Amino acid sequence: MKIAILGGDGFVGWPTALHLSDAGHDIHILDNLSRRWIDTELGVQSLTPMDSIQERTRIWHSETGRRIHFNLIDLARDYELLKKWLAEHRPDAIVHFAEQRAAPYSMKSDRHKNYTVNNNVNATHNLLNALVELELDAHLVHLGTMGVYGYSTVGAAIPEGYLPVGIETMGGETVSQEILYPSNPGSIYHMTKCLDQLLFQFYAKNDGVRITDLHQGIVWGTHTEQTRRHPQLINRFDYDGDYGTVLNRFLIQAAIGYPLTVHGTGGQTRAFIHIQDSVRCIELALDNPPARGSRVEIFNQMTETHRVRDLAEMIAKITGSEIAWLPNPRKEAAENDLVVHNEKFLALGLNPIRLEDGLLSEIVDVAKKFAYRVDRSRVPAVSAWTKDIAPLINHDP
Ligand code: USQ
Repeated sequence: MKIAILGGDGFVGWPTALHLSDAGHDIHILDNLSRRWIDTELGVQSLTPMDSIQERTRIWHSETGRRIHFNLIDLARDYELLKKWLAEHRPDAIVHFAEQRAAPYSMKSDRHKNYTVNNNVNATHNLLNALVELELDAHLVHLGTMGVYGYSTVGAAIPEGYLPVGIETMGGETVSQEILYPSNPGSIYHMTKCLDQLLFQFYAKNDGVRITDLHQGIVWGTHTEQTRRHPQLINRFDYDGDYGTVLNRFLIQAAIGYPLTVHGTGGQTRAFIHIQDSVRCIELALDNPPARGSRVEIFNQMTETHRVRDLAEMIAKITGSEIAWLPNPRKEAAENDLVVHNEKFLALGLNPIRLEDGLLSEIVDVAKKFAYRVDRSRVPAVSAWTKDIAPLINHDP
């Protein structure tokens, strides 16, 4: 297939581009390199040294003989350029990662809220709009989030996108219907993914756009089979308080002797997936497109659930790290349970990588190798969800 990967320079986008190129697809990355600009804004860098996208694709070509094409396009702002590219190239499928993906970054200030909403919602809408205008029947695979559901499950498992409900008719009969699971976002970033869901519902219904929305959990790990092939193909690995995600942060903190930064009691239960499984799921989704005219296909892209304090305790045990119990900068339930259905990917052949000591230690080793690149002052999470939480945040455990 000819596949456009929007946001193909990012943490999941880059390994996905390599994985799909390796599988024989013709890969075209469209990216505005905003993630690199945000690193500059925040004064941080990936733990792993990353080359430019042009250099990465050059190395991939010299290693494999396969080309990955790069196009500098801002989806949210350059609608005409996006439309022109799509009209010229008419890809068979599009993988859409091109959104600002960090919840803490989205909550930093009013400017960051505006940026996240404008960027994410416009990017998604521009893309859908162009597909319809060009009568381009490409399968759109979007990287969504488990965070659209919220986490209070009152003991019931979260279904894959749609919730069966019984509705009482005027005649007193109960009829059943499936509705989109009610959105309950916990940050401005997560809210934009909820808005994306509505855009998808509309365009699938009105124009028959074929859409798969992947509700992904928190990704952990850094290497995939392809990023291991050459030091310059290495993936980015974020540790800072805005972009580092919880398990990867704990592993890097363990490597540099920094106390593990648990928010509150660490009672938050979240869904997780290893980066290798993440790219595999995207491939499975591409191989199984919905029929034209059918409803949006939704998968829960996660393999395990874990409570934050259990992860911290597990890593402390393996590495001897201390745990710092910090005031929570976020407005979120102190404790929650989470049960999630994920049978659809398992039925398509996903064989999940489980969180176990060996893999965790391997990541700590990667982190130790690059520990000299860490700026410890960038480790604390200082983005507060509300103005009254801000003064409570402990900046340095
Ligand atoms: N947490 C800590 N200590 C830390 C960092 C986080 O206790 O040092 C806690 C947070 O308070 C939160 C949980 O860990 O309860 C998860 O935080 P996170 O930063 O790992 O994940 P989140 O903000 O939810 O966002 C990440 C990705 C996002 C993706 C989402 C999937 O950045 O792109 O959509 O995971 S999910 O969480 O399932 O919605």
